[in-house]
Amino acid sequence: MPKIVLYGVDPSPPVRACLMTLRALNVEFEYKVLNLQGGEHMQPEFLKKNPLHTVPVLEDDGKVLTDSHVICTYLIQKYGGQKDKALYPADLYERAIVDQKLYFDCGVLFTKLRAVTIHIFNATGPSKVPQDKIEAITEAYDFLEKFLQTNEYITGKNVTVADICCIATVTSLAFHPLDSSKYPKTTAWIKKMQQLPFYSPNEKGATELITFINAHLKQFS
Ligand SMILES: N[C@@H](CCC(=O)N[C@@H](CS)C(=O)NCC(=O)O)C(=O)O
Repeated sequence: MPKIVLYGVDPSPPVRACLMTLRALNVEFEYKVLNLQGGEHMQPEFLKKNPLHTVPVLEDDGKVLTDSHVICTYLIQKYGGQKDKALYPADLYERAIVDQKLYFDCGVLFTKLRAVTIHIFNATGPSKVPQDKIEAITEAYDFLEKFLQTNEYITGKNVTVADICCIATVTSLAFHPLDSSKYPKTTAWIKKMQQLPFYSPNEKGATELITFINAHLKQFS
């Protein structure tokens, strides 16, 4: 079995997506927790692995991969058993729809979260989060509710890696709570995801991040 190493921190949604994928695949790995506040991700040794200085980073037998979406799909293709392969379907069209929602996570959901956290985890110090950046999250919830109108999961009737990546980000937006009467499908999807056997690695980190963001919002209110 090749040696798999994941570099990350629990509060990071993309790291949690990788942790859930590894759990779903039942793959053994070493988890190296970085001290981001101490600048460990800015050290030359880490920058050699990822010049973007972001986590997660995966090493598989010494080969380096960055970006959670790339890491998760790679892991499924390389280590997934027959049943796990459905997480990233082989059919070209089905796969394209999964990719589309992975890009949605990266380009829409995570971008909206980052527009908030940039004011918190800022090298020049924390600052007040503009209210419009928080309100903008509503648009992401609107999109999700539309995706889930006729689908049980983000891309259809089966759970895929798109659900894994999106749930990690969506549960990190809970400082701007969803109104379950306005978003019944999204609320049901979140509950369903939370019951899946591989979900548990998301819990602690999401709670830590939300607690941290809420404390920041209170401090600057
Ligand atoms: N698209 C990337 C985003 C990774 C990312 O931005 N990670 C954040 C933590 S959530 C990070 O490492 N930030 C530290 C930095 O930018 O210096 C992914 O999915 O892996």
